[in-house]
Amino acid sequence: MRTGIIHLINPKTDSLTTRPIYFNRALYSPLAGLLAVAACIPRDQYEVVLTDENIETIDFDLKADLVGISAMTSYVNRGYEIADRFRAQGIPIIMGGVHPSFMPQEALQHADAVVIGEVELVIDRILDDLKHGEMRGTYKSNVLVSMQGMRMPRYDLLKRNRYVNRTFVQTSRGCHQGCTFCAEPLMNGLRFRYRPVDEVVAEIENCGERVISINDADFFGTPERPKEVMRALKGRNIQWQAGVTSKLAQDDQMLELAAESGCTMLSIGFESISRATLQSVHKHVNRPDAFAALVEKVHSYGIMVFGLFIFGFDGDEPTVFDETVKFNIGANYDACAYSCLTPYPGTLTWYEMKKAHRIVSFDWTMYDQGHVVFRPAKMEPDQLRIGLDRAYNSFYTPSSIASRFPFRGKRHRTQWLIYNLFMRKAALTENIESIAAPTPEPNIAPMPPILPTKHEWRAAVLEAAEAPAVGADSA
Ligand code: B12
Repeated sequence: MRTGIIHLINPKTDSLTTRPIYFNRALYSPLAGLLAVAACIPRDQYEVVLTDENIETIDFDLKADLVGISAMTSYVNRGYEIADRFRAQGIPIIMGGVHPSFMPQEALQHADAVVIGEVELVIDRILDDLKHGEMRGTYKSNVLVSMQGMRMPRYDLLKRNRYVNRTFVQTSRGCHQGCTFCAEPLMNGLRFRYRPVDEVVAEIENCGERVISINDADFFGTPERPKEVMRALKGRNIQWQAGVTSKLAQDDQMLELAAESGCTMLSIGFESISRATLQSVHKHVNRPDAFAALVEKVHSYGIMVFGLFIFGFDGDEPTVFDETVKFNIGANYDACAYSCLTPYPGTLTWYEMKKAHRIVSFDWTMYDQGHVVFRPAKMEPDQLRIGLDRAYNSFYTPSSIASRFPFRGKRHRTQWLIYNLFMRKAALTENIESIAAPTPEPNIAPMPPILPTKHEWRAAVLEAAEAPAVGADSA
């Protein structure tokens, strides 16, 4: 018999992908974390209510036994507001997700409890403590969860007709790349953990959709494993897309299997067209001189390439925007997303910039990869902000869209158009006019859930955690 209600909330973030743009639909919503949390809550004990504030309003009158809030950095402030409001009514609050995992002491100023990292191995203790009125402080498992026997995400809670991409299946956690700007290695580690292939297939067969997004940090991370998954997906009449890195996306056998098993699009973090820049941020796997051939090869298998690029690296000069877009149009990328480098708290980029006193704004709402929160090395902050806008607008002009449209070949034309139209309209309606205003720095230092493996980085993290912040209240 059910005894209580747990209200899980994804706070609003006004970003390109989460804003309902066409047909009242958003391109995605980052809900995978909450669907995984919901899956761990015993159905016979609690009813779970899921609210995604990007598409619906929060019912602040709902008298839940627990409110759980998930947050990336850019919407954690909204998460804190929501927490404060429910807490004022005496409802216990728990927070999780990437930002609270890196800054648990900050989140504890608004929540009774915080999960650092994964929820699966601590949920029983949390619910037990909740029952006894003792749920407080941080919950962190000493080991990473094995991905064997994971519960099916609660897709039944999703308002499916409000998203273009609705199903996010994880086949692995972790990543072999130690890119300095990314939180993944410090959240899930530099090794892959894999879900058994039959369990991946079972989830796909039972999720109620034939169009799947594979939510791994790098689905093509190792040579053999993705092939096993793709062989198992063959003949199941599904269409899938995934995030991968560039190296194994050049492997013909990989691409052949991808095409045969229903792959329509690969999202690839190309990040920069400068090899020196890529090396400086430890994205050694990317070779810009091979990017154009890679796009052409992926196309030859009827698969689209969604290129992810970042501007604002230390090697970037004001010419980088036009050069990159010209390259992207010439290489015939199907869609591109351009992000402003963002020193997410606890990443190596954060520690490097912090040490050099280059971070200007600590207003987390600005950490959305659209605002400039730091002093770039070779351009003015305004040039970065304006250049970013220009990159979007020039990649998605009607003439660029027309020239890149896949009239020939087997690429999925409807999906191609949806992505181009969503990204174009999102870029045109993006309302970021200025760079982020300076703010004082927080007096709480981040602490990655998993410490970096490299000795000097590990030392830098620990040193920063001990040092009082500049201008912090020493009381
Ligand atoms: C797939 C992915 C996406 C997908 C999300 C799909 C989806 N439906 O969720 C898409 C493509 C939409 C996406 C978008 C973005 N992403 Co993203 N994404 C990821 C990635 C690779 C995996 C996330 C995921 O699905 N994990 C699987 C779930 C099950 O894990 P999880 O969310 O961590 O949840 C677990 C725990 O955290 C915990 N938990 C989570 N929430 C809660 C809540 C409660 C109450 C509790 C108790 C526990 C709990 O329990 C879960 C199970 O163990 C991560 C890397 C990473 N390690 O997180 C980056 C990552 C989360 N993304 C990131 C970023 C920056 C973005 C974008 C801003 C990029 C952009 N320029 O647009 C946008 C944000 C969109 C927005 N504004 O909301 C950053 C966030 C950094 C930060 N500090 O905020 C990450 C960490 C990658 C990085 N660069 O470092 N992303």
